[in-house]
Amino acid sequence: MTRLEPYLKEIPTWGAIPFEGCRPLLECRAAERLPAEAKAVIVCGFPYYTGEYPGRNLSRYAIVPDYHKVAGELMEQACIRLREAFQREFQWFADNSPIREVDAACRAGLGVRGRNGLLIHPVYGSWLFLGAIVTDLDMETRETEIRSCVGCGACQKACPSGCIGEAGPDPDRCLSAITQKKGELTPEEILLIRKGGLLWGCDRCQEVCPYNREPVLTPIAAFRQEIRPILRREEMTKEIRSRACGFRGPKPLLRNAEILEQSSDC
Ligand code: B12
Ligand code: SF4
Ligand code: SF4
Repeated sequence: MTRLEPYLKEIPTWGAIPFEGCRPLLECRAAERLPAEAKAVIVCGFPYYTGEYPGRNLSRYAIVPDYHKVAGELMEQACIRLREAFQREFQWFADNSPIREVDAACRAGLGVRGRNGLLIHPVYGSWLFLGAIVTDLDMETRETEIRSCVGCGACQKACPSGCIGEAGPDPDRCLSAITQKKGELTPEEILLIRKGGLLWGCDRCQEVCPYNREPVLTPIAAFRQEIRPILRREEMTKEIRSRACGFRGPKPLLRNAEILEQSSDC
């Protein structure tokens, strides 16, 4: 492991596991980029907590510059150094990834798996993004058993849609997914958006989690720049280009804004 350290200095937290244990892979087009003889996965964590912003109308992960770009840039730089040093393939993935990132991070020893389905790091809590560098280098890996959180149940009680079971959240009922949906929403979904009060995403299961009681600020400078806790209608189309809430275009955000405005009218 130590021989990789000089090339991964910019990655705040990481661990390496065998690629084989990452199966079954998630279906996605990015899987085409996997090295044909993949042997190991370097799982990377990117903390993003930047402070409290009362009155924000976006979930925390969307108030910072788009993590796909920020984490992508850090992993790309690491890959360039690693390719040069080892003359092997190194491919990075973030979110749009064949790797089930939470499972991989738990197995790489980055933290525990919360009942809310998220990776909880001992220092940064669950406020960190994940990414993976997959390589065909025959390298040292270290795998740990997946450990669970203390199971206090606070996330289940606080979840606006009541979608968290013992195995984790039901992705179809999660409010975060509902805010991202295209087109018309059902009356129940509209009520949920009003209950959550955000234009995009949901943080309730993280805010109540005891592991997040004393959040530590991100060491990543790019996340501390251009923080936008409030997204206004008139700036949406331009602003979302550099945010994680932009990949569906402005329509779902505009619809959600209308839903929230209507609730404040009544
Ligand atoms: C699709 C996806 C979503 C979907 C579905 C989430 C889900 N749990 O499946 C939606 C849009 C809902 C979502 C929301 C969020 N996401 Co997301 N998401 C992903 C993505 C791209 C794939 C996840 C996946 O499909 N995993 C495979 C499934 C099988 O594993 P699983 O999610 O652990 O599923 C378990 C449970 O959900 C449960 N389950 C599954 N189906 C059902 C059905 C029922 C009925 C029940 C009861 C349970 C249940 O059992 C499964 C096995 O244990 C990952 C990136 C990646 N490549 O991994 C990011 C990722 C997990 N998301 C992330 C984030 C930040 C979020 C949000 C916090 C964003 C926000 N603030 O709104 C929320 C949190 C919601 C939550 N509590 O999980 C981060 C998590 C970082 C961390 N610290 O763990 C990731 C890793 C992205 C990243 N690169 O950083 N996400
Ligand atoms: S993100 Fe919100 S809706 Fe989804 S599981 Fe967490 S609290 Fe529930
Ligand atoms: S709130 Fe409690 S049960 Fe939920 S993830 Fe945190 S420690 Fe686990």
